[in-house]
Amino acid sequence: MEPEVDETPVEAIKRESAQLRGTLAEELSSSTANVSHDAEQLLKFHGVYSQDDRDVRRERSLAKEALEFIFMLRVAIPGGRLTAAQWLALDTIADEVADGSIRLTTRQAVQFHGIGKRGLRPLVQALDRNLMTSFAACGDVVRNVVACPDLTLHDPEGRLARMVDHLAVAFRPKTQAYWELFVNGEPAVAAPVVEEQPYFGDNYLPRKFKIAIAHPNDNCVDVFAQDLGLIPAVHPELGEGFSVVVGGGLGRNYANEDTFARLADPLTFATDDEVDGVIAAVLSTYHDLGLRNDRRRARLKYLVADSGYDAFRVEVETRYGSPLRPPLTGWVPTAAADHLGWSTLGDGTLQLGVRIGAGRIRDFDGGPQLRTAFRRLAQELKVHFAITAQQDLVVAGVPVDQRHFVDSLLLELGITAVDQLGPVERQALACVALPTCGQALAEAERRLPETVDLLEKTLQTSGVSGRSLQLRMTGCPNGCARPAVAEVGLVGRTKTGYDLFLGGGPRGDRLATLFKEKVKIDDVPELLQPLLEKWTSEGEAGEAFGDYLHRAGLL
Ligand code: SRM
Ligand code: SF4
Repeated sequence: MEPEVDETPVEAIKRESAQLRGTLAEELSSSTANVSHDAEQLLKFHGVYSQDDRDVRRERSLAKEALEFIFMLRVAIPGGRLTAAQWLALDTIADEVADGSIRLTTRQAVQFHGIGKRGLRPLVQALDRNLMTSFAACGDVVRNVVACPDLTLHDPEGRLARMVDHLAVAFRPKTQAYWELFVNGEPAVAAPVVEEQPYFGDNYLPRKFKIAIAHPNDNCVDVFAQDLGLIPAVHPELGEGFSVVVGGGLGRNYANEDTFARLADPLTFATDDEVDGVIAAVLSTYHDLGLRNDRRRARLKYLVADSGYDAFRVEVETRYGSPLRPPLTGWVPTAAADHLGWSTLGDGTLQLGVRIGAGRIRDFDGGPQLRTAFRRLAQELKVHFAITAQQDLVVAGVPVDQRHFVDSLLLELGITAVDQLGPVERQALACVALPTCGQALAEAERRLPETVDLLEKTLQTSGVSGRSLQLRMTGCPNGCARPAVAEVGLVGRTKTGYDLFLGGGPRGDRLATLFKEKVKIDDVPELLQPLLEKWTSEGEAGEAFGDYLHRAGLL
């Protein structure tokens, strides 16, 4: 089949892949360390990224040696919820086929890094045995469904927890390719055997599509950064349902000035029974009308922005088949909880949110023994877990009489108690960036600790006390740690230069403003100090830094 005029090469690869199979069966079994370019594109749909260790890329190239090929595998974990058995399986995988770490992501998923090609199938099989999957964790499909942990942990069998699990399954592609390629081990057959959803067709979506369910009082999931967000709401006549917002996304690209971060717009109110239909109508609109000739502008937000909100809404309505209700008015997020520390669950047991720096769980040499801690808790207390959208981990179901045991264990294993966390450290996020991310222009995760220290010192010298400051850092403008809605966002631009964004905020309802380009990390204190001093002397009680900067017209 000839590619359509102007479409990107990835479109033809998808369409001709026989439902995401392509040459993967042969390539996964071959003796080479890497896979072909086309296979790389298809692997993403199965949750796998082909990468190389960028720390040794230059020396390998200079020595004319092959790159250090490695793979990253992302496990899609709806709402971030895991049983103790699932956690223990992830812990085993980290040692057996990955680099010894479990990396929690900003979308409540888990990533394994540094996997050899031969490790991929055993890894997926271990996931499958424990009812987990990497399928559709990446690729041009509906990604991991994110949800505020309070919605699911307080009522694990309740309406909202069930909705998270339902959406994760309902909007996953139907192809059996993943099962054949990775789990069953049989060579994949060439012909599609199941009919895909019409909104996936044979070419799937133009790009990724992200769904999150927010708590009505807690925007910890950054619902306005999603392609489609659901906010539980009560309609005056229809009762419980969801406010649906569409068209958010935070990535930008330096090579294309016409790319931008965008917050989602209210679309409609949908009852529980109507949610699937509304999502399907949005997906169908996106599938048919989203750009397929430029992957940098192929996200839903550009379709909404380019066609205009009203025209987009009419299109969705037509596909939905009946009038969409007007969105409910009046919902504004009041805060975003970090879910750290102790609290009591609906069943009387306790939960403890533990801060994980940049989501990296490992036993650090001379530092916190995070993997050991969570392994022991899973083994000894049979707790369950929830990953937060802040890359942290909530240990749930702790019997009340075991609180002291848990506190002592974490202390013994060098894990900082929540009340000892600094005001920047507590909520700072960083993306993975170097050495694995192929798109990174600068460091993020590895420079987070020093950046946090620097900002905490700056808060002190500026006389700010008792207030927190939200820092988010990424190695490039794709924005994986959501710096575009942060109070302080550092976005990698050159090897050591970052664009400094200011003025977002914990509620996630306002985009940050570019304050200065190509700033060195060491220069950030000098830029921030005058603003922080003004904030502490002129800001109102309880006023967040980002809110103050806006009110005072400093951006
Ligand atoms: Fe992301 C691409 C990591 C959340 C926007 N993201 C990548 C890749 C796969 C790099 C690549 O394409 O080669 C990164 C893997 C690096 C590595 O070595 O592990 C990567 N993104 C991450 C994670 C792991 C960041 C983290 O440190 O936690 C997050 C995984 C989420 C998950 O579990 O599914 C992650 N990425 C996000 C978010 C935040 C969110 O969704 O809440 C965003 C901004 C929101 C958005 O989508 O607009 C985000 N990632 C991107 C983009 C820009 C997409 C765009 O169209 O604008 C890319 C680039 C791309 O897709 O080509 C990207
Ligand atoms: Fe990589 Fe850029 Fe995402 Fe960071 S923001 S993980 S550097 S793609």
